[in-house]
Amino acid sequence: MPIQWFPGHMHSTKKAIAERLPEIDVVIELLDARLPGSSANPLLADLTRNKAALKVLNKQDLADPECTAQWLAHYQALPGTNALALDASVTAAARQLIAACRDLAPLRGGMVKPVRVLICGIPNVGKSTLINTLIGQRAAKTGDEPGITKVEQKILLANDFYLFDTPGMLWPRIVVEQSGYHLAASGGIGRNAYDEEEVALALLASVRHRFGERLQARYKLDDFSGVTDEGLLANIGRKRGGLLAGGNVNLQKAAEIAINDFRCGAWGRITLETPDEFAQWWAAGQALDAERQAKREARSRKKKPQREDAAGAEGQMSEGSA
Ligand SMILES: Nc1nc2c(ncn2[C@@H]2O[C@H](COP(=O)(O)OP(=O)(O)OP(=O)(O)O)[C@@H](O)[C@H]2O)c(=O)[nH]1
Ligand SMILES: [Mg+2]
Repeated sequence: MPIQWFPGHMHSTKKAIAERLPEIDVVIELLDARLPGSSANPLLADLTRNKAALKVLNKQDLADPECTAQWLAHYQALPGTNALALDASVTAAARQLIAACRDLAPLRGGMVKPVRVLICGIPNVGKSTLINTLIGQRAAKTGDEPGITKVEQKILLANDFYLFDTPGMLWPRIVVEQSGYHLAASGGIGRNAYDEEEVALALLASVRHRFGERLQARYKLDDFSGVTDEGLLANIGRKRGGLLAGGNVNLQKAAEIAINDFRCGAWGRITLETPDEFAQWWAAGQALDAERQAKREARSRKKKPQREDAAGAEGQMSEGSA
């Protein structure tokens, strides 16, 4: 079963976004450039379907440039969608966004009809950092863990330009297994909702084929092409995570090191998924989910007649006893 994380405040966020949308001109969805497919929220796509939309691939400084170019081309080919990549802490790049938003809302502008922009995306993707860069001061609280922003915040960028910062939101059911792992590895999922060893193994599986030489260089590993993912994590542990009493590798420690190294860019610029790969995972996840749903419905159809029999028997008894 894929990793799931949809704590209570995300229900409130969903409601707050739905209520705010009628007065919004442009929706900026921040994606994580290291996992653009997995960080795109299908729930937000549903909520914001009729709005002018800008996809921003943030943290591009941590992502593989070639993969980022592929993802940008992928989004730009979608109807009515504009996309750009940036590093939320770089002012010049962030400021391109203001011009892009004004272009998307040509009938707005001026004090009477200010441009109203909503910034949304998964937890920890950099929404508040981007807002702070845009206004040139720390107006929104930021931090390297998911769930920093708790309530919507309205920020005045100029007299005729408002931004709304929103708390990070995932979706109630993550049906693509790889997406759950990628979201957890990148820091978008609360620490208590996943197992670090499991996530590190999935992360190594995603990275080893395209960026294997980076792992080799970082941990001074021998050729590991014939080694399993578990063996690879154990090798990292042997080099870096220390040994437990008795000589066994501390896999928990090794997993934490691997995840932290990925998050801070110690493996270099890495992207975990390409548009083609993600399209395949998405189709497989949807098919599996439809199968599960069909099984659930079949089970409840089987149960239903029994309940009706029981209700009938109860009815007869009460009739008899009356
Ligand atoms: N390397 C890098 N780090 C970034 C970038 N943007 C944001 N960060 C870091 O990512 C972390 C999360 O940033 P926030 O701005 O708090 O993220 P958020 O989307 O507002 O998170 P929530 O409020 O929890 O939903 C912080 O440690 C930021 O410094 C970026 O473009 N590149
Ligand atoms: Mg925030």
